[in-house]
Amino acid sequence: MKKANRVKKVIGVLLLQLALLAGCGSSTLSVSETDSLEAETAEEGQGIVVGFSQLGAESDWRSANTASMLDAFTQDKGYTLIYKNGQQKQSNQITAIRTFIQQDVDYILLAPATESGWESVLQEAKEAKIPVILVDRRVEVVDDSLYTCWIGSDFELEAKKMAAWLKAYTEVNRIQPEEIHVVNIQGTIGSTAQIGRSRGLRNAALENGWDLMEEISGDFTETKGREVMAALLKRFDNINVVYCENDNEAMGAIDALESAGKKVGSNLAAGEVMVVSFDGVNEEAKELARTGKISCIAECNPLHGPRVEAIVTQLQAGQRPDKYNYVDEKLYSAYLPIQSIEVDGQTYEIVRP
Ligand code: GZL
Repeated sequence: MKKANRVKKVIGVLLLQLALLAGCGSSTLSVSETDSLEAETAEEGQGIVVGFSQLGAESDWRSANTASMLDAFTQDKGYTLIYKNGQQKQSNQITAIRTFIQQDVDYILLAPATESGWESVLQEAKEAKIPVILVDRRVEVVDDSLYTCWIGSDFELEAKKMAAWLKAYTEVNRIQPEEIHVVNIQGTIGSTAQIGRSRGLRNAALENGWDLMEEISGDFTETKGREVMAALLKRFDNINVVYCENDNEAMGAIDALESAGKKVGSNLAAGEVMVVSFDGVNEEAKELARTGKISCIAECNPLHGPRVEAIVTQLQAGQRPDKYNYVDEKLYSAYLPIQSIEVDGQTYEIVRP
């Protein structure tokens, strides 16, 4: 952003925040308050101007990711952060990116809702010479020079770990593969997390001979997870494993299962229905894992803020960060008979939640 524009903008920010502080009496904004501010203003600040397009606020994982990013790009670290919540709509994110380009920000951070449809707006950012850093999910573009780098999880590895845990469970309990009747409550269709987690389960079901009965999107939300689980129980009477692509869906699914009179747990031989999930962010889900209602959670680490800030620091210093930056993640389970699992020659110890 040109210096003069920036000075004008910061003055605008200060006036707006003074008005707000007079109203709300607090000196720091929570993520939700920042949401309401996001349309008009930037976090008050100097120095490096960062435009952050977040996809939405659909889950506890997303809220933790947003908070981590806002905490990383603060005024006292020399940033002006412009945060825009896409409300789950790619069109809103594209509008946000175009606004950042008009504002001539120094960097664009994009957490894309789904993988397709980004070519033209990322081309506009490239022509404006504004580096784009992808956070969490990926974009499907022919020309990968349209973004500087990406940081996030290996979602298919998360699924492979979960499948390895489920396979170990069947072996410990001498359950025949064909006795596993699993449904997948998927995440947002077309998102990198959903693509990787669904592919990992499909491949494992094929390799192990499990009965993968249905895949339906729960959109990473608790409400949809509950609805989808209730609908699946109306269609099938032999579901014994529910694979949820995030914890919010798992919480909704458990609610629906118990409302239908099912016992949720890890004792399939006794007729219990096993629920497994991804994320490991919210306390309620971790408590469910401690009590065994969620048999296994594959961690998906949302705290990308410090890593993204380190990448911006590298770029400011003229250094070239790695194109793809993966975060390390664990498996959580209170099921004691399984201490560790192996995926592609790598051993992963199970962490007790
Ligand atoms: C994964 C992220 C997913 C989480 C969900 O990195 O994209 O989106 O697993 C979130 O909880 O909604």
